[in-house]
Amino acid sequence: MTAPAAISAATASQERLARLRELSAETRIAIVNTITGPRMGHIGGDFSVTDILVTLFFGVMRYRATEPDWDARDRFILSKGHCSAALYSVLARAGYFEPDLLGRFMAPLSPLNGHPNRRKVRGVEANTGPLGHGLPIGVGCATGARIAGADWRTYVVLGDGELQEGSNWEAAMYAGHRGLSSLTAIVDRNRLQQGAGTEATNTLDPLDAKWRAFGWEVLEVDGHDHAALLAAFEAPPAGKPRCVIANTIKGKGVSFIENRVEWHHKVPSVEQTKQALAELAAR
Ligand SMILES: Cc1ncc(C[n+]2csc(CCOP(=O)(O)OP(=O)(O)O)c2C)c(N)n1
Ligand SMILES: [Mg+2]
Repeated sequence: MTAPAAISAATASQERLARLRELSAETRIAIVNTITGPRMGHIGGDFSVTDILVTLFFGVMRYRATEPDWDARDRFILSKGHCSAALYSVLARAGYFEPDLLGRFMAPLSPLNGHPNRRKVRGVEANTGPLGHGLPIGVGCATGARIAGADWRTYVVLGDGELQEGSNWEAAMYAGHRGLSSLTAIVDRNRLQQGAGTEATNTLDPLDAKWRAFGWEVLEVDGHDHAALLAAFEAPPAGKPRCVIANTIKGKGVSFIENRVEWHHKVPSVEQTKQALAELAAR
C-alpha cells in the first residue's frame, strides 16, 4: 500500500490543507468502522484528537512506516491511550500495517488492544492507557536525543483530564528545567473527561499560565484547524519545551456526539452509525 505523501508546513498550500482535511474525514470514518465491530472504544476523544494526529503524521513528523525502528524517526506518544482507535486508524493509513487489521480491533488475541502496546503494533512508541505516563516517557526520549546529539523530535499528546495526574507536572518541571526544546506536548483541550467537565472536576484554567510557570513555551490553537496546528508545530524553536494547547470539541464531526459527556465511551447503535457515517461523508 502507498502512504499519503508528507506535507511540508512551510509550503502548506490550500491544496495540501485540503488533503489533510480529507485524511481527517477518512480517519473519522475509519474510527467509526473500527469501534462498531467490537462495540467498544472512546469515540469522543478519538474524534477530538483526529486532526492533531493527522496533522502530525501526514504533515509534520519524520518516520518510515516500513522501518518503524529507524533511529532518526521522530518519536510520537499518545499518552491518552484510550483513544487507540484513532491512533490505529492513522497508523494503518500511514502504512505501518494493513488497514484490514482494524477489523480485529479488540478481538481475542488481536494485537490491536484497547490500549496501545509497542510490542504488538508497529508504530506504537510507548505503552499507554493508564493516564499520566506519556509525558515522563517523552521527557526520556527528548533527553535521549540530547545525549545522542540527534535531531529527532518528540511529540506527546495528552488529554486535559489526564493533566490531573501529578506525574505530568513532575515531567513538565524537569523538561522546563532542562530546556528540552525538542519536546512538544499537545494538550487535547476538549474540556471534558470521563463523566464530567474538567473544570467542574478539578480546575485547570489558566492552563497556559501553568505550563509557562514550568518553563515551557505555550502556543494555543484551534485543534481542528490544520493550518493553525501546522504553524504551531513548525514554529521556530524557543529554547524551551513547547506546549500546544489545542482547543478541541470532544466528538468533533458528528452532531449528536459533539460535546456530550456520555459519548466518552458510548458506541453508536446501528441507526446512529448510519447517521454518523452520513454526516462524516458529507463533510
Ligand atoms: C490512571 C488512570 N486513571 C483512570 C483511567 C480511566 N480513564 C480512561 S479515559 C479517562 C478520562 C480521560 O479524560 P481526558 O484526559 O480529558 O481524555 P479525553 O477527553 O481526550 O477522552 C479516565 C479517567 C485511566 N485510563 N488511567
Ligand atoms: Mg478531555
